[in-house]
Order: sequence, then structure tokens, then C-alpha cells
Amino acid sequence: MTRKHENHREDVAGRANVEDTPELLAYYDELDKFDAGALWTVANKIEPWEPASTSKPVLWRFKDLRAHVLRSVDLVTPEKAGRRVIYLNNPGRTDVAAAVGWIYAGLQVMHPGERAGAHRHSASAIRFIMEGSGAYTVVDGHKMTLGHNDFVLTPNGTWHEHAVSEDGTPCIWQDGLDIPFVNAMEANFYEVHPDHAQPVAYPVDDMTKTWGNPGLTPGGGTWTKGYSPMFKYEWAPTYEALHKLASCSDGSPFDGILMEYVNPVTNGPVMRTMGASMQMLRPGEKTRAHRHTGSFLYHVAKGSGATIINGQRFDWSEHDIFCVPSWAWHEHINASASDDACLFCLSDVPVMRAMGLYREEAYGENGGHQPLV
Ligand code: GTQ
Repeated sequence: MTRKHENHREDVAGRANVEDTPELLAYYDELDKFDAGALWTVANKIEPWEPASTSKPVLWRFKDLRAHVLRSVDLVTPEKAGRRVIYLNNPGRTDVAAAVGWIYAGLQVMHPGERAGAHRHSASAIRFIMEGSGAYTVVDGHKMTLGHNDFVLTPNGTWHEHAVSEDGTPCIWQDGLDIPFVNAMEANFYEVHPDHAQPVAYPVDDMTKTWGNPGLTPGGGTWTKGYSPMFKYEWAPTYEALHKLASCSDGSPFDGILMEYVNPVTNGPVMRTMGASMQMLRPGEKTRAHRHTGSFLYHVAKGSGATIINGQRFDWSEHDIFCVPSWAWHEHINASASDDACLFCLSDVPVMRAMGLYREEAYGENGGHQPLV
């Protein structure tokens, strides 16, 4: 029997539209034997008119996940698990363990006195602190203490380890990594530190104290690596910056008051493959809908509201996480008339821009708002 062949036909001039005949099907069988195929059977699939993300828009509610994350403490040790993490498994991306697109994310939990051993890999990571005190990360000998809504970078190739100090409380944070992307590039290496730990070689929090001063850069300071030397970005100055911007700007009709986290040396993204931002939606604010290439993972740092993604409404509150797949329409709503809402966002926009693939479009109809489906 003739094997079933894919044939993605479109009745549009310039697109592939070849009907199956017994002769062609036999020809496709012949090509198959030599690990080859006729482009016109798959061309319309592999070159869609516009990005066709397989990621689903998903909202992960912290109130659903928190107890399950905490339960993992009783089930496995960091020593055995390597890292005790519950990862976010997008139903359209289970084959690559992505939360959205080529971005991986998970919730890691650690008790006081626990440590995850030092390692390094080709993937880059950010860690966003959700609850608990005493968490710290060591990156290439730089120890960073981590508080609520702070985030820390562990760029590709850097030795890193995470721990919670003995006098801390149980901590939960969100990990975000470009693991699926690096695997798609077939470039992922992993190494365990020979001592499973690294010495702290610098004063605590030195990289943020050195590089994190607005409008100031250290005299004689040199930094040529492809990622930000400011390994930790703190919540308090971020929130203050959002309010300063809001005091003198209307912000963006699509994003409200949005600040990108930058590498202070280049003013570019914090790492080569992943960028991060924090945006504030003012009380009652409703943004206009737009879409752009790139995958976006949002973490609700403060407040409550909703995001409409391709016509589907997702209501969120603090520490919920949701994703906007590439080229999906989206608009945000702050549900409160009195409090602001803040969204931390991790994305692969640096890759999109570096490759010349970034593109965006405003939603034109209906005053810029999507109809609900
Ligand atoms: O800490 O480097 O959630 O390598 C998954 C893979 C965290 C990490 C994760 C990792 C890490």
C-alpha cells in the first residue's frame, strides 16, 4: 500500500497547489527511500504566511501550584534532584519542556540551610524571587542576596549555585531559562563544579553596588562580556523608577509604563538570548491590543487584573504566571481602581532583534481592543 504523504495545498497564486495522483504518490515513495521529499508537499506548512506558534496561551495560578511546589520538599532532596523544581509545561510545547516558545520556566523551592550544587551550562537563566527570605545565588564567585521581586542573572557559562541561609525562611522563586532555544540550536553543554560549590570571592552584592547606580558608571570599570555585569536587579529601585516615569509620561498605549532592564555597559538587554522588563498598569488602566514576534512569559509582581490573549481572557493576581506566544494579540487590564499592577516579563526579544526577526503590529479595529471569543 502507498504510504500516506502530507500534502499542504493552498489555492493561491504563488503557493504550492499540486494535487495527488497515483504517479506522484509513487514518486514521493521513491524519494522517501533516499531521505528526500518534494518541497511542494510541505512548502505551505514550513513557510506559513505568518508565525504559527504551537504554544498555547496559558495562565499558571500560584494558588493552584504553591502547595504542590511545597510538597516537593517532602518528596525529593536538592542533592538527589539536582534542582527541586516544578516546571511549567505548555500543552503545545511538551516535547521541548517549554513554558512558551523556546523559553523554559519553573518554580524552585528551598528550605533554610539547603543548597543546590554549583554547575554551569550553555543555557542562561534568570531567577525571580517570589517568597521567603535568606535566598542567595553565587555567580562566578559573586554572592547576591535575594529579596521579594528581585531577580538575578546566571548568564551562560557562569558557575552558579543557589541556597537559602540557615536563618532564612522557605523560599520559592521562578526560574526562567533559554534551555529549549539552546537545545534547538544543538549547543547545550552542562558541567558539574568539581567541588560542587564555589568560594565567595568578592564582597556580597558587589556587582549591583558597582554597576547598579542610575546614571553612573564606575571610573576605570571595564566589562566586555556579552551579558550585564549587574547580576542582581532589585525591586525597590525598579518600582520607584516606574513611578518616576509615570509622573512625567503617559507611557505606551500598549504596555502602560514599561521599563526594560538593561546591561548598564551597553544599554542593551541583560543577556544575549533573554531580555526582561517590568511594566506598571495604572489603576483602572486598559491597554490597546497589539502583537509582536517573540515569546513572552509574564509574572505578576504586584496587583491583579486580566490579559486578553487572542480573544481569550485570563484573570491574574500576584505571583501568577502567564504566557503570550509569538504573534498573539494581547492587551492588559488593571482590575483595581485604586492600586497599580506590575508585570515582570521575560522574553526572547534579544534573539528576535539580533536576527532581524522582530516585528510588531497594532490591533486596528474596535478601538484597538479584541473581541472576546
Ligand atoms: O538553576 O541552572 O529550573 O539548570 C532548570 C535548569 C534551573 C539552574 C532550572 C537549570 C536551573
